[in-house]
Amino acid sequence: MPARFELHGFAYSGPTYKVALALSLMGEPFDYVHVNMMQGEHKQPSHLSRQRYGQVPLLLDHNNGRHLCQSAAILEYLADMTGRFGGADLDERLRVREWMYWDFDRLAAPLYKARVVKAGFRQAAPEVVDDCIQAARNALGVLESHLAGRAWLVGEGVTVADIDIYGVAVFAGEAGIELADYPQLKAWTTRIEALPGYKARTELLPMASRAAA
Ligand SMILES: N[C@@H](CCC(=O)N[C@@H](CS)C(=O)NCC(=O)O)C(=O)O
Repeated sequence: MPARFELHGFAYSGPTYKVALALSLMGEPFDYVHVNMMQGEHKQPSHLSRQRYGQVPLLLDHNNGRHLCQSAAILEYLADMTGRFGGADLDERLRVREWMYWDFDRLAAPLYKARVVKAGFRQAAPEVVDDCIQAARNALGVLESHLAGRAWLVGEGVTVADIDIYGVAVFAGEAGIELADYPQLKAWTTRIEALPGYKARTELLPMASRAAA
């Protein structure tokens, strides 16, 4: 029997990992569909009919036929559906949302770009990569200050803001940034990695489709 959730993604994709990690931490099994981005499957009509941006991830909820795009929006949806990691009250939910908007503006865009160039998936002039690394460092500095004296980004418990931003910060090394330079941030990643259901990207995202266990 198919799982409730079906995640379409690409093994190397940070945004796909955010969603897979959220599902895993929420204890929600999911069927995984490998989208072969090397062959342009994300631009084919069958994908575009459910993912208007021509990107991964795409999440299907078979309980109600919804298909969802944009990892941050998907995380909020999953928090609503499972009642987990959404924040304790409206004020926390608002803070969670702020962090996730900030993430894609200030952290994810430059850090992911430096990472894909260093991995050889894309090309960019060295000065462009340097600019990305500097912008990502600035954003990591914001997180480092915020995490001083607190365990989680919002409130007293883990939220989808932590999951969202972990799904970027964990790739700092691949972008050429040493996370050990940010001790508060490093300690926070260790806390996330100790949560029940935590799994690394390589465990959650194979290079082939996989049914839920
Ligand atoms: N803001 C989007 C970004 C998704 C994204 O950039 N996905 C990449 C793979 S990691 C992609 O599909 N790139 C192909 C493209 O944009 O054409 C999210 O968080 O879901």
